Amino acid sequence: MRKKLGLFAVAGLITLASTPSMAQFAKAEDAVKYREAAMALMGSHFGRMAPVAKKEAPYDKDKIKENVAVLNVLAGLPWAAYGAGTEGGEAKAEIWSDASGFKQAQDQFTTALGKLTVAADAGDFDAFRVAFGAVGKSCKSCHDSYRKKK
Ligand code: ASC
Repeated sequence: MRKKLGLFAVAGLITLASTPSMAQFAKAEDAVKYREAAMALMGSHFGRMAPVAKKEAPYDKDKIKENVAVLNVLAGLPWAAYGAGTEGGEAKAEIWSDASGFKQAQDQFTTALGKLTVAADAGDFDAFRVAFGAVGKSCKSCHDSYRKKK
C-alpha cells in the first residue's frame, strides 16, 4: 500500500512537472539533456525486459509488473521537453514541422504501453510478449521518423 501511494505521489508530481505551461527549461540545451535522460531511462527499463520476452530469462511476474509501472511514470516525461526553440541533440526538425505526426507517434506509444501494462498486471506471459513487441515497434517507428541516425 505504501509503495502504491508513493507511486501515485510520484505520478502526481510528474503531472505537475510536465505541464507544458510551466517554464521548465532555462535553455534549449537543458531541454535536450532532460529528454535524452528520460529516453535513456525508458530504454533501460524497456530493454531489461527484452531477455524475458525473448525467453532468455525467466518470467518473474512481479518484476515485470514493477518495471512496467516505472516505465509508465517515465513515459510521461519527455514530451514537454520538445517545446518550441528546443531543437538539438538527436531530434529531427520533423518533430516541429510535423507536430501532429509526432503527437500521433506519442499516442501510439502510450496506447501500446497501456496494453503492456494490462498484460503485465494480469501476469499473462504470452500477452506480455505480444504487447512488449508492440511497444518496441512503436519506439522504433517514432525513432525512424523523428530521431537522427547516430
Ligand atoms: C529499446 C530502446 C529502443 C527500443 C527499440 C525497439 O530498448 O532503447 O529504442 O527498444 O530499439 O525496437
